[in-house]
Parts: sequence; structure tokens; C-alpha cells
Amino acid sequence: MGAGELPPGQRLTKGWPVAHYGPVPKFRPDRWNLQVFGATATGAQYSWTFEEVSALAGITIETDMHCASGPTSTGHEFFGVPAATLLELAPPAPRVTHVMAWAEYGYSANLRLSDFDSARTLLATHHNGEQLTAEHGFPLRLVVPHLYGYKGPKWLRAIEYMTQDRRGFWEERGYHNIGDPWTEQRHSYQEE
Ligand SMILES: Nc1nc2c(c(=O)[nH]1)N[C@H]1C(S)=C(S)[C@@H](COP(=O)(O)O)O[C@H]1N2
Ligand SMILES: [Mo]
Repeated sequence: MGAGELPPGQRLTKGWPVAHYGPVPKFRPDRWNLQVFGATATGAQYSWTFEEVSALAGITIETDMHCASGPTSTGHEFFGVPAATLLELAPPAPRVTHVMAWAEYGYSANLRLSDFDSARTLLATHHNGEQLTAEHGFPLRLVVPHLYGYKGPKWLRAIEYMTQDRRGFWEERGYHNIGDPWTEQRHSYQEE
């Protein structure tokens, strides 16, 4: 998808701006893990070291990134583990409808299970052939190409399986619960 096709109300920005709330966390490999918890099929919790996550088969996707405050940056190539792989390794209970993606310092974003399970949703480790930089989410970030940027936590640490919806960090602060850029779902006041 090139610069010709921007979602409504977005403006093209050069390069790759950095946008987040709070400080950039430090990666401590000995303490780091990726967890899956909540309503798993067996009730078990799952945990992977960064080495284990990196050993999972990865795919590459190309995407633009749309910040809900307006800027769109183009030409991103992300490499990482498909979210669908995580759902296979850690099956959710049949009644799971949503997930919460948790990052360092308690940042969170809620997603419909179908958005998380989308073929292009990625737990990304690399961008344009290089390991992610600290400010862009190293060692792991979620990329949900079909939603606004706030739905993709940088410094991802856990996925919580939920049997009902619950709002994440920006969703509690006035951002739209779904966040589809193509229908301009920016603000919570637009929700039915
Ligand atoms: N942990 C964390 N992840 C986050 C955010 C944040 O505040 N904290 N901001 C989100 C928002 S609003 C956007 S637009 C993208 C920006 O990603 P970038 O800085 O790599 O461009 O990160 C998202 N992921
Ligand atoms: Mo954003």
C-alpha cells in the first residue's frame, strides 16, 4: 500500500515518527518474558523467553502506520511471529471474544479476537530488516496493520484472553474502542 491511499483525515509524514506515552523501558533479557494468561482453553498460563519467541517461525508484512492524531507514515516492513501462531500455541477457551495486549508500565490495548487473529497481525521483532529500536518497541511490539497505531503496543509483554470486552489505556482516555482508520474511528464519542 503506497502513499496514494491514505485513510480519511490522515496526512502523510516523512520518516518514522516516535509516539508514545511515558519513558522507553529498558530491556532486561533475564527478567523478560512474554505471557499469555486469562481464559485459556486449559486454564494454563504460558510464558516464553525472548530467545523462545525469536525461535518461532516469522513472516514479513508491509504496511503503513496511522496514528489516530493524524500522521500516517508509509513503507514499513515488519518481521515477526503471527499473532495466529500464539493462538495455536496457547489456545483460548471457546468463549473468548477479546484480548488485552499488555506492554511495559501497564500500557494496554484491547482488541476483538478477530482483529488479533487477523492474518497480518504480528508480534514484530524487526523493521525493514533491522531489529526494532528501543523507541519503536524493542524487543517486541504488536502490529495490527488494519487499525490505528494505539492498538499496537510497543514493548509487548502479555496477551490476556478475555470473555468480555474491557477498555485499554487509550480507549479509557477518549480513543475509540475499535480504531478502524478507514471509517475514522478515532474518538470514543463516535461509538454507539
Ligand atoms: N507501550 C506503548 N505502545 C504504544 C504507545 C504507547 O504510548 N505505549 N502508543 C501507540 C501509538 S498512539 C502509536 S501511534 C504507535 C506509534 O508507534 P511508533 O512510535 O513506532 O511510530 O505506538 C503505539 N504503541
Ligand atoms: Mo497514535
